[in-house]
Amino acid sequence: MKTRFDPKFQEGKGLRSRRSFLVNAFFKSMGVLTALFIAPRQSSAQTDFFTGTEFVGKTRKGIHEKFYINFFEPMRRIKADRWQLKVSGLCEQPTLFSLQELMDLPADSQVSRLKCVECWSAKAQWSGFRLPELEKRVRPLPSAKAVVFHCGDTYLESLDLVSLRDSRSLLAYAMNGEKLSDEHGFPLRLIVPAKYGYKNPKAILEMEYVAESQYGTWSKIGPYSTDGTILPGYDHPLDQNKIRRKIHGGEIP
Ligand SMILES: Nc1nc2c(c(=O)[nH]1)N[C@H]1C(S)=C(S)[C@@H](COP(=O)(O)O)O[C@H]1N2
Ligand SMILES: [Mo]
Repeated sequence: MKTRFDPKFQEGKGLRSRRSFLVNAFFKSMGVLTALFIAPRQSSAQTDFFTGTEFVGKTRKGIHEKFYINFFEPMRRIKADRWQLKVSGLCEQPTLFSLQELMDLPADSQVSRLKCVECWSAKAQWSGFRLPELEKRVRPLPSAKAVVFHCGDTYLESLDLVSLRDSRSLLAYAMNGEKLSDEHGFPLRLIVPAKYGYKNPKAILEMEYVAESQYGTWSKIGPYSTDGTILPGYDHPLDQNKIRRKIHGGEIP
C-alpha cells in the first residue's frame, strides 16, 4: 500500500535506488530517513491521470441504446497505470490505492438497476467491493458523516455514510463481467440502487470523508433532491422497450 504518489519514483527507479543508498548510508543511524522520503502530497489536479483523447460526454446511440451514457461534460480517458484512488479527509489513515489494491479487497457482485431521474433505467451486473472493506484500511473518524466523491470530469457528489454502508451499495470496477468502460465510469464508480443515477458517481478520483453532506453537481443544476432517493412515479426501462411502468420508491427491480 502506497501512501503517496510521485511519478518520479515510478519512472526513475535508478535515481531512486542511488539516492536511497546514499541517504541510507548517511542518515540511517539518525532515524530521519523516513522524513526525507515523505514527498509533499499531490492534489488530483496536479497528477496526470489522463490520456490525450476525449470521449463523448453523453450519448444514447449505438451500443449505448441499451444503457445510456451520462457525463455532464466530456472528459479525457483515465490511464489505468497512473490512476490511484485518493481517500482523504476525516479518517485516521488517508491512503492512495492502486486499482490492483482495490481489486484485492474482498469482492462482491450484484445485479441492480440504475435509474436516471430523466426517466430511463437499465440493469447490469456490477462487481467491486463494499465500503466497509475499504474502511478497515482508512478508518474513518467518528466525526465523519458523509463522503464527497470527486470525479474525473469535475463532477462532484456526496452521500451520507449510512447510505454508503448499506448492503446494496457497491464500489464497482466491473460491469457485466468486464472491466468498466470509460463511458460507464472507468476505473471506479459507485452503485447505490435505491438512489437516482446522479447519486452514482463515475470515474472517481477521490473520496473525501467530511462532517456534512454537500450539494452535488446535478442537484445544483436541476431541481433534484440532495438525498436522491428514488421517488414513487414512472420508469421507462431500456431493456423492456421503454414501456412505461409504475414504480414504488427506492430500489426498483
Ligand atoms: N462523473 C460523473 N458521474 C456521473 C455523472 C456525471 O455526469 N459525471 N452522471 C450521473 C447520472 S445523472 C447518471 S444517470 C449516471 C449514468 O450512468 P451511465 O452513464 O453509466 O449510464 O451516472 C451518474 N454519474
Ligand atoms: Mo441521470
